[in-house]
Amino acid sequence: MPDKRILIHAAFVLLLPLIVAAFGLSLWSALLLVLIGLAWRWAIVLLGIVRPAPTPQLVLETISASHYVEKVRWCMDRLGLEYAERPWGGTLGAFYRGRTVPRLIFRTGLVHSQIGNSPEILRFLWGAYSATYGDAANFLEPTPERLELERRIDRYGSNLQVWVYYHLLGEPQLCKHLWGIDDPATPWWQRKLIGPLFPLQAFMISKTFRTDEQHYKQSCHHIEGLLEELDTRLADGRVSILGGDEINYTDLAFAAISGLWLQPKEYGGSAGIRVARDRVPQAMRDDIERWIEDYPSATTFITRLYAEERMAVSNSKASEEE
Ligand SMILES: N[C@@H](CCC(=O)N[C@@H](CS)C(=O)NCC(=O)O)C(=O)O
Repeated sequence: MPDKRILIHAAFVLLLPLIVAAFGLSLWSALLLVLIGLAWRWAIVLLGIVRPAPTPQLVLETISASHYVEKVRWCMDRLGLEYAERPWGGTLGAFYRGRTVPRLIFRTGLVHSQIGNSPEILRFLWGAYSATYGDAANFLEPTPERLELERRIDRYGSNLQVWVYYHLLGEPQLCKHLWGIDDPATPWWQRKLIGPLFPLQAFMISKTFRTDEQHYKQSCHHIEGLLEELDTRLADGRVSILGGDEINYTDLAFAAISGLWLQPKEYGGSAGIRVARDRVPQAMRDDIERWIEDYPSATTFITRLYAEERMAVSNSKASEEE
């Protein structure tokens, strides 16, 4: 939960013009209210120093079904980090707060810092934990080859966003389910908003991702290009896409991002939302089944990584205090 003291203060600031208008206050009274608002905000800052809110050290802001979230969540679980997950209703953060998920919030003493964008979060984890976690953090080491592959996997992730919304915007129930309307972990007031806001959100999504036939076909072309290439590489049964005996974060990223369409039963670890294949529209199922058939080595790799790795890794989430 974002700091309640700041939220209440922000509500007061927003209500100020209404208070002034409703009570017909003079200029001096309005000025006094402004000074009260400033003093109140200062008191919140001082209180934060004297008695900081008891927040967890690491918080991962998420939307439950997101494949980019799953990429980071899996790496954090594999590293064995204790963190709290803060799920938001899908699309609300993007269109009303101007931020994407995953977003990592971490506390160092009194300072709270935030990082968005999955690649930057993984670079932070490497920087923060490689020295102390030793070999356990090796899978996060960024090399030029891994960075390049990650960039391409992330682009495949955004092609998949076009694909998913092309198929699902016409399925409001399923879309709202994926945005967390039925998930008790999503804050109650956001679950109440998801339904009424759906038409507006769907409109903004369709414009943002250009979910028309042409862009869908173009996105499928890019998706299939990457699947084809990685399927060829993985056909020799290798452990890691880039070769070698150990998996690294690019393998997890490929599996996590692909988890959006393949939906292995371990998707999300012990968090997140999955949708069974028989619940999705026929045209979407046709794409999924075609990809499974055309890219068997990639499919086996993703399924095996999920089965062998995803639930085995420590998953120690702290509960977030109010
Ligand atoms: N490049 C970003 C992409 C993140 C992204 O597109 N996240 C989506 C979820 S998959 C999002 O934030 N959607 C907005 C929302 O649901 O609030 C990353 O790697 O983290």
